[in-house]
Amino acid sequence: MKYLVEYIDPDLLQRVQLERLRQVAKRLYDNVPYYRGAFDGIGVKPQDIQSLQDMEGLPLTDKETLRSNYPFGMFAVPMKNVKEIHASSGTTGKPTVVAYTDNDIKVWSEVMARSIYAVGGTDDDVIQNAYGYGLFTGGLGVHYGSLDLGATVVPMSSGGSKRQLQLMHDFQTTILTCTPSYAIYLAEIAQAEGYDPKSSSLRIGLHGAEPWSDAMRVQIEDAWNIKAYDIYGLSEIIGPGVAVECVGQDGLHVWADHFLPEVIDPKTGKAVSEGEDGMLVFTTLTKEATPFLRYATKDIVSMTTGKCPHCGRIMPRISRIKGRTDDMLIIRGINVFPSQIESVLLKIEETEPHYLLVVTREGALDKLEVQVEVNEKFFSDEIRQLEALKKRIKSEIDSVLAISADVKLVEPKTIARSEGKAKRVIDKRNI
Ligand code: DLL
Repeated sequence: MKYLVEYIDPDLLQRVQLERLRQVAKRLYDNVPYYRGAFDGIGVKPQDIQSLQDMEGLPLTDKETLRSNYPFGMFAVPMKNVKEIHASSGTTGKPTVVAYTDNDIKVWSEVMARSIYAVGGTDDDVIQNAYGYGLFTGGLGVHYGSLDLGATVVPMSSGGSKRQLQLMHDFQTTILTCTPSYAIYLAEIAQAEGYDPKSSSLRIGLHGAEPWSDAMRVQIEDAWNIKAYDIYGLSEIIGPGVAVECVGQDGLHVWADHFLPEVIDPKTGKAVSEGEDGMLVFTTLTKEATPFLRYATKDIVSMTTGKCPHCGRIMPRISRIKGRTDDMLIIRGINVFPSQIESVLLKIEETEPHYLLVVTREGALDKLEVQVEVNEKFFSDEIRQLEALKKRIKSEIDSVLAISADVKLVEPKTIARSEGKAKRVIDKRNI
């Protein structure tokens, strides 16, 4: 029990949350014109917040709020106190900018250290950090947490796969931190180089930053002979280290003494009941440089409270991210999450977990093409067998999602690999 706060009486946690909420609301009212306007607009003052439920009346903040206050309009402290800035790549508009004070970096280091510890990491571990270093929060967040835990960190950043494997071997790495798709890709490269990933020194993988599934977990765990855990976070809230699985691999614990979670119906804005799917919303309780009230993540999860039967922590658990309210594809009126198609593909033995969904529109009709790699062994088979496989995938997708897709089997290793977040969807429709 290294981090005692994770095991305290839930009533005490709520008292801490309320106290912190009132403080952050006041700081925002006093220092960020956007929030002062938002409070005044609904005739509420921060001191009117008397319970955690009172939050529900406050408006949501989202990426658009950050973009329209670009670059520093959401900062709640003078620039002199800002020690680090991160930003999104800005491929879909102006980048979103987030900032950290000294204390924010301390909190980030601690929640990341807690995350690594929760999956079994200790100060004896050698952590090979293959999340990208730079404006992306993955690299530095994991780095700070590794230092705080007292582990040894190897700051590889993403890419350079052969070098990753060489140093993993030479340095006897025990924990690999990278996106789940990169963990699979690295295992593939290892095999191609004649090196059996099962015989590596790795014991734990800590994967996140993009959606993945339990089926992908099995693939990673089998390929490397390790335990693979899900870690969640987003730059706007702090970066990686907002939530993480414990050894039970049964939901991700949210570090709710720093990040207050809500799950709401994205249409009505009302809280959904425990265990029901909805949009995850966070309020940062301790962030100083860029605190946010009710930040709409667009990530869809369900949440459970109560003591964890696996590890005894009282921190609420969210499910794996089931999709996003905004990457949901609507194809001929049917809601499709890429992760659902992924689950179908992963159950088909003859294919590899590399796929691309291409959506087009012909006349008024949406078309979905699923490109998927066939594994080496099967690809050399007769055309007849490949045709049968195509049909089987098509009918599986149809039976699970009630959607008719064109399936295109492609040669092994032809779908572009990514060293960071994998790109799984190309939507060519202009809607
Ligand atoms: O991806 C932070 C991070 C780095 C998390 C390393 C975990 C590990 P952003 O670039 O701001 O931050 O992207 C945040 O990525 O809203 C989710 O949609 C998605 N995401 C992050 N973690 C997971 C996960 C980092 N474990 C956005 N499963 C979030 C599914 C995830 N999606």
